[in-house]
Amino acid sequence: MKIVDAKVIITSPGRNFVTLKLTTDSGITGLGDGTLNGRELAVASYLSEHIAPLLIGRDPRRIEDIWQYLYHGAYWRRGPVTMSAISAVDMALWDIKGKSFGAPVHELLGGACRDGVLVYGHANGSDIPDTIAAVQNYLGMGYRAVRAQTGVPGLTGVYGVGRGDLFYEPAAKGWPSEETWSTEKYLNVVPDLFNQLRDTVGPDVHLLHDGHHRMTPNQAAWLGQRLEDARLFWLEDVTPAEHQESFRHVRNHTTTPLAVGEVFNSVHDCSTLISEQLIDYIRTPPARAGGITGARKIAAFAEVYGVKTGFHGATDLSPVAMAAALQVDLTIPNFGIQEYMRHTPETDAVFPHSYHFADGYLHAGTAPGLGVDIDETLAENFPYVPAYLPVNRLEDGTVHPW
Ligand code: EZ4
Ligand code: CO
Repeated sequence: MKIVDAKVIITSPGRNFVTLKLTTDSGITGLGDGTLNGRELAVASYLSEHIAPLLIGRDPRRIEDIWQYLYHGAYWRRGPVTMSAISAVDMALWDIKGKSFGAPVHELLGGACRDGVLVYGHANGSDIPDTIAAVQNYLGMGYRAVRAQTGVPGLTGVYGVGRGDLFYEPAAKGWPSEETWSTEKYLNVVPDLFNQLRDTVGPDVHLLHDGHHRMTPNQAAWLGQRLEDARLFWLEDVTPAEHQESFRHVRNHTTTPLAVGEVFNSVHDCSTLISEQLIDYIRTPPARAGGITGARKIAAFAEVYGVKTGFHGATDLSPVAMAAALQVDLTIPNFGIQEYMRHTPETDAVFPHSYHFADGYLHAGTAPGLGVDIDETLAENFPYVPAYLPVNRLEDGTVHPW
């Protein structure tokens, strides 16, 4: 089998997605997601200018070899643009392999270790009562795990809040907007949110929260302690993710479970976090880690140290990335949870897929390969629209992680 075409499809059915479509001489095609929020065209160009010509004529069955060729062949290692591009190629190759055997990818990865993939949804509200109502709405839909983010008195435009319920999308059209942030004001409200939430929903619901890289290690330790009685499933991204050492301090001061890694793109970004057991969940998904191949390497490393996975699954990852994540989620022993933000109906129409939600779980379905298609004609109706995540400044104007 040979790859005869490599096409990059950019479409924006509500938000931008970069999709790689590989075609083989046998007629089998494969899809991979190369979307990197706010840097979509950089990955598209990396794929079309630097990778596509190298794939033509190559045997798509040699997935590990192609992964190594693209990773080491660039000389420049890692980085989100490179690794998102490699991720797209790797997913498309697994899709082709699955289709060529007439099997869903998880069957080729050793078969399912579980009956369904536990997912969490995103509830948000402008204040605590609104947020509690939003969580209850998710529970009404059958979710067993819900992330809660609330507005902060004195701040407008807080991460995680206020751009729709099921389809929350933080990137906005046009150049980046700016938001004002105060970690002190944020810390005034979050413990109350979770103490009230736990009282309202009872002991059995999994509650999660995302700090989005904004706290110092001391602030994170303080918050983790205040949340212990609410028994969170996890507290995510407490400190800037590039500082692995910060987690030693946080870990030593709280029993609240910790998750990090949606912005990582390699096992080298989390080697200390995992080998010192400083976190409970690693979030780096196939779309960032170099596809199914890369994500499985991180998961296997984490398994050795008792760290579980909790892959990023925001709407800036396309249904192709979600399908790839589910194939891995099903097959690794140390699966923890999968983030699941619902895509818009427009996105679902462009990317018809076999996975589906029921009773708090996602089910991958039995379609061969990844089980996702792209309607290229429909995709053409949604041209690329520049859109960016906001930039944060503290109240005195200092730039701060968003
Ligand atoms: O803000 O994916 O846990 N989920 C998140 C996401 C991120 C977006 C950034 O593009 O933190 O909502
Ligand atoms: Co996050």
